[in-house]
Amino acid sequence: MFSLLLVLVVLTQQVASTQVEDFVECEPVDTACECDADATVCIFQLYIERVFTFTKYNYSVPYSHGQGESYHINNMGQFVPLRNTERCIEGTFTKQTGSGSSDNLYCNEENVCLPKSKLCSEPITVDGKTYKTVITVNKQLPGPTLIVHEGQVVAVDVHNNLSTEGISIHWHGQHQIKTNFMDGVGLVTQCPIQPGSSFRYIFKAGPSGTFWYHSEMQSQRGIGLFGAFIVKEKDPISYPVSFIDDPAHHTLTIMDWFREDPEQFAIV
Ligand SMILES: [Cu+2]
Repeated sequence: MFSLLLVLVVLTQQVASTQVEDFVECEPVDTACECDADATVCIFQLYIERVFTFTKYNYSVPYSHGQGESYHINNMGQFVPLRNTERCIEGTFTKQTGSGSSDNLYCNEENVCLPKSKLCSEPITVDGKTYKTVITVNKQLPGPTLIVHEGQVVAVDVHNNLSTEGISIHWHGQHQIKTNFMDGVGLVTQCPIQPGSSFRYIFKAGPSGTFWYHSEMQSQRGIGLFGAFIVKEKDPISYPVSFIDDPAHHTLTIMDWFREDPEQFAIV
């Protein structure tokens, strides 16, 4: 009996040790978020919200619609405070790495350190002249580039912080073998993720290549709910020339952009 128990314990440990999870950090300042190549499971958090263009917001997690609005650029190019509530602090602050309480602090060159909730996001401008609400993924438009490796299990927690709209996210180009229900086609393969709720997409990454993720509901991908999705080859390919692999700066995404809200053109 004891030996059987021992075998079971050893087996359980082996199963546990073969699964390596990477909780990928994907902050508003990270335009590309890459999963560790050695991980077997890549876990991402995507926060979906509406924000107004030309407006700075306080960073806060989870981001809620309208909370933390701070400044707005008027048509004279000046920032004007929107409310009398506490405003966020402007400037370049970078995350303090290390252990203990400094984990959540961001510091500037003068060594002034603040929690993320006191900092300002950069205003989103899109075409540089249109004042409207857009949809952001982790405070970004387009959403962050997500990078995984072929064969890894991808788990993406999508948090719908919109006020009234359901969402679903399609992982374009991914074959979803045996996970058709994770294909993200709202009202076809799943119920839309309701406002205020979350849903975990979970599927195996494949094939390799540069793809994108986008909303499959309404016209949301035309106002920001999209981003690049890169699946790196399992075995790196050797090329005859060398090149710089910098997806945070070298990934180009293209969107449909309407100065009006695309919902106005929906056929009813
Ligand atoms: Cu698609």
